[in-house]
Amino acid sequence: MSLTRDDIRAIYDLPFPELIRRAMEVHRAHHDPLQVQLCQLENIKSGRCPEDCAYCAQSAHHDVEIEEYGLEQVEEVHDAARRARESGATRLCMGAAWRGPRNRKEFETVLEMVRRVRGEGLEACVTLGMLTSEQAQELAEAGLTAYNHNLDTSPEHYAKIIHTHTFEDRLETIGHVRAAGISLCCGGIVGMGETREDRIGLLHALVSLDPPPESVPINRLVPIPGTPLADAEPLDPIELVRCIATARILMPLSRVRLSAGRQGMTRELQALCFVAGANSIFTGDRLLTTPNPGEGDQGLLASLGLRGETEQEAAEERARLGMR
Ligand code: SAM
Ligand code: DTB
Ligand code: SF4
Repeated sequence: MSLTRDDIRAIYDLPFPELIRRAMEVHRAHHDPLQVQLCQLENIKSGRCPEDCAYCAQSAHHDVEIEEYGLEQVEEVHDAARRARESGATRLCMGAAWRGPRNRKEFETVLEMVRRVRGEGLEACVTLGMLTSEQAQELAEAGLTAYNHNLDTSPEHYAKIIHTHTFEDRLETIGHVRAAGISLCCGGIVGMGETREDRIGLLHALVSLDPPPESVPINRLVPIPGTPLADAEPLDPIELVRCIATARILMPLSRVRLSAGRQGMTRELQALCFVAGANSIFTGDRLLTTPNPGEGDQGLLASLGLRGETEQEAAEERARLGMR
């Protein structure tokens, strides 16, 4: 679909009740509005990343105290997959603090992790930084369901946040992922001091990927002491809801994931996000380096009458979207 920024602004700026009504209609037309995908994150390699993303606890450029470790063992990840499955998740998302896979042996370990996770009946997603077309192909052959590579913010704002790679580099990796037939998980962060126009620019870039990403994580900045964005002005919560609703309207078939930042959100705000079309969350008590609600989510979902996506439903969804 070819949409201009003006088209997107016209949706984003709608009177709030009108925006929500439209998002709800689109959500119902394409999804069961009571069903939420549950994804478990696993930080398979932590810290000392050569990139300088201003929001990130894992960049070697910032002075943040986190647990640092090299690539995990296959068995550790396999155990994490079993636990994730037992807790009701249908997808394991594995993140590595890399600029991209460099070491052949480590890359082969990641391929084996992907095979093990799929072997447990879970969807497998990885985020490893920039890929070559060959690496994307190998990940596809290992059975990878999705690759996460966020555009993070508008093309104009990008260079204010990251200096060690460009927005175009991101698009190049996304092209390799698509060419290998892997489904795409691509979204961004809000609350990094960007303007509303930047948020509209990010949504425009996402919907212009053609086809848009099958999964769209919307992260609210988790401000991390020691990073350049530690003191960023908190985002008006209504802006977050507008982003989610606009993403839902623009990308009807996609999963819109209410991603990082839920720990600091009220139940009411999260409820509004689900009403506005969010239908995926990260479960568990940790994201990569920061806390996540964990057990509390069962109560939240139950109080709203929502339920986790089943394995069977995940398989049907993959078939519907032509995913692995
Ligand atoms: N190194 C890989 C990369 O950047 O593609 C993968 C890991 S990176 C942590 C994945 C995404 O997490 C980032 O693109 C960003 O959207 C999100 N993220 C990282 N730190 C965050 C924070 N403090 N608050 C919100 N989102 C964050
Ligand atoms: C995404 O968009 N959000 C996840 C996942 N993809 C890899 C990461 C969130 C990280 C939040 C900050 C932290 O825990 O370090
Ligand atoms: Fe590295 Fe990814 Fe963090 Fe950027 S967001 S510093 S690439 S781990």
